[in-house]
Amino acid sequence: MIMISRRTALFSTLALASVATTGAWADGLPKLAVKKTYKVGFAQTESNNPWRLAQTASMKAEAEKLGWQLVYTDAAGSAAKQVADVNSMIAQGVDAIFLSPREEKPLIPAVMAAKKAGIPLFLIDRGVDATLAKAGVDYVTFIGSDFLLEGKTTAEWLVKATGGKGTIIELEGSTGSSPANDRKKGFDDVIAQNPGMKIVASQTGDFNRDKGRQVAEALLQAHPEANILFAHNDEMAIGAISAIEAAGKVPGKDILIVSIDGEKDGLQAVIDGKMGVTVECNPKFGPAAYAAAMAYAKGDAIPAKMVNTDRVFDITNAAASIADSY
Ligand code: GYE
Repeated sequence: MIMISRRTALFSTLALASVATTGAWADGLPKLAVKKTYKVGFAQTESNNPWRLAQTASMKAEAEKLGWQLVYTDAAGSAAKQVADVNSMIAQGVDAIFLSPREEKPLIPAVMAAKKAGIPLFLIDRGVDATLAKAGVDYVTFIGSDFLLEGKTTAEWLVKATGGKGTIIELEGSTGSSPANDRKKGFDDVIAQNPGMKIVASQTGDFNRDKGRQVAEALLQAHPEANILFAHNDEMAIGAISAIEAAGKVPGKDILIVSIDGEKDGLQAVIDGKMGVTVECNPKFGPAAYAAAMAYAKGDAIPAKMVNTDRVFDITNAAASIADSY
């Protein structure tokens, strides 16, 4: 009884994006036995920012709460190491694998290796190339944010704030990752519909604060006319704020900054007037990920995508939200 009501509560925080696809019984997806406790793997992509640390903490805390054994790996930013990490989990005989794939294509072999080994795999946070691996067929499901929507929401906030005018520098996330691909598309599509707005440069800062600072410095020099900067995550936005200040300009005044994640430093930058908006991307996957595995073990139909509902943080609500941030 307790377990059922708990699961219902967890799932109520997720908007189910599509109709149920396949269950444990169909299409050759490996099954998961109903057990009191599991040994599961979580393959993290890197640990270089507060978002990643919050995600890892959530996966570890929830495993501990459930009394599950967690095999944790950190690929340190290398897709090749992450494939090796998943192979090592397979060799250790985990019951299920939770993978945050660094990039869309290079992690396909890891997804297929788990399937071949008969171990159900759940993608959390980032996706893989949908033409090469399918939810409900090759892996169980994707749990995470709608990155297209995050990019679109950021651009729409910007259009409203500027009246559809501005010259934009874009700092992209890690090349080949699903959040970088989809945030760019969601954002750029809206900007393309506004003739008064132009993206003059778009370059990767690898979701990293210091790389974001360095790339912003170079792009600001090359495009002194830019008055808007869109960063695919808060870490790069914070790096860009340093670059803007070092160039003798005032963030939030000379250059309007918009971003995604909603980490503590991002919310503080909004409160300080240095950043206009940060669209939330929730990193706390533990409860939803393990609840999905338990539901799958029971034979419940699992949707192909389980999409987190994200909020928008600007000056109207940042101060009220910072205490819960990471
Ligand atoms: O925005 C970023 C992190 O994959 C959604 O990766 C995630 C992104 C997040 O490193 O800060």
